[in-house]
Amino acid sequence: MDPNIIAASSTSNIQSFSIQFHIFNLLSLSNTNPLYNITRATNSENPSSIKPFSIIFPQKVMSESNIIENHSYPPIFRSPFNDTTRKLDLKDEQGEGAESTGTLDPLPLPLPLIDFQCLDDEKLDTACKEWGIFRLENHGVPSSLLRQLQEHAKTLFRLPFEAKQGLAKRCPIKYFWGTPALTSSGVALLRTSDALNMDWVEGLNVPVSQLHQHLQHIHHDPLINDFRDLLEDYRGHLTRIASTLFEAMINNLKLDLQQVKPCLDESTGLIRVYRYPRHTINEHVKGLHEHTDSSIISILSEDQVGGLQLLKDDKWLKVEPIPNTLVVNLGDMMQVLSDDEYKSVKHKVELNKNKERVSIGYFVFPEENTLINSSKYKPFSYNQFRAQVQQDIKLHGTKIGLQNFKLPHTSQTV
Ligand SMILES: O=C(O)CCC(=O)C(=O)O
Repeated sequence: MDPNIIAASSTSNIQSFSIQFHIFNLLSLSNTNPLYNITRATNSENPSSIKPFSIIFPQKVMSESNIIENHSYPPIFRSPFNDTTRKLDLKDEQGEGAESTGTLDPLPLPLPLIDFQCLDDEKLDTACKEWGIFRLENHGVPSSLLRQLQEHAKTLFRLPFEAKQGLAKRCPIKYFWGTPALTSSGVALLRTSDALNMDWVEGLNVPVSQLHQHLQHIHHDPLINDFRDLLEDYRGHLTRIASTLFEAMINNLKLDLQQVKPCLDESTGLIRVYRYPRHTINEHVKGLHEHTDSSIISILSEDQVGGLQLLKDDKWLKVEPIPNTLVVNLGDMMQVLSDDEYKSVKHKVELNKNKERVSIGYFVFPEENTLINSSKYKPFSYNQFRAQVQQDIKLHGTKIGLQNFKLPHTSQTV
């Protein structure tokens, strides 16, 4: 048996210790902080009095803080599995050359920088045409709010895995892992159960319209309540930023704002809070695989770890985190609206070997039933597009996206 796998049954030849805690404490989000319960239980002087759950880890790989962190991950992401020894196994399975087949570490890249306070239409237009992504400064979101969101997100993610799964029944903040592809009711469309091919990400999915509706409903966990208040505050800034940028883009594209207004429907807004585990079992494992967003506009805030990469001129480029800036990218719906003048940029997330990473994305879409007209695509509504994406993921394990809607005479993608 691989000694790095959870719940080793023999302790004779490895230094080990037993963590015992009451599973029901872990599952409870109600009056106590489950994080405290784990710490208390692992420090208990008489652990044998606390039953019935017992896990044994090799001591060499698991410090106490690792254990707390470890229990917060979905089982498949946990450290004993996510270990360098596994890398050697993979090398054996795939042959000596396996490690060298990955892409070279790309160079950091200065994204186009857009000053939100003094919006330069021409600069914005060029960034949308040539990049489909840009960095936003002077956006008006207080740095204290960005910091608090990060801190709260980290605390929430450190809750035990089972407690996060339990969130679904209690509030509009829903937990997912292994894929960011969710149905509209928040169910994950996990395209594989193979650890190597899934997305190594956990997330909290927050439809902003529900956040608003549920604001009056007091959740009994202060951690959730505080986080929801912060998200509500952040939502106000995100909708302000998205609508200003959208208007400037529509103006640049010389489209009729009144006509295309339903293409940015605030009530469709989604906030996704992500955590990517540190380390990887090998370089082929991704935080998020290459994809485009289905949105009109996506807005990202992130901690200082980094991992986002984008595809430009067939090269993967690294986006370096810069404090107090936001990263804005265009999604598929904006590409259609612009008749392919603007780009829905391909991007992915690489894992960091030493640090976990937290990022917060905001995605806004067209009103669900509004037809989007373009000279390059068949008219379709966002509802139809989303249904097609979900069907493709179920059937083919991947999003095909805009190709499905392209008119035959314009089959060349941008
Ligand atoms: O976490 C990130 O940096 C990017 C997230 C992302 O690509 C997405 O949600 O589409």
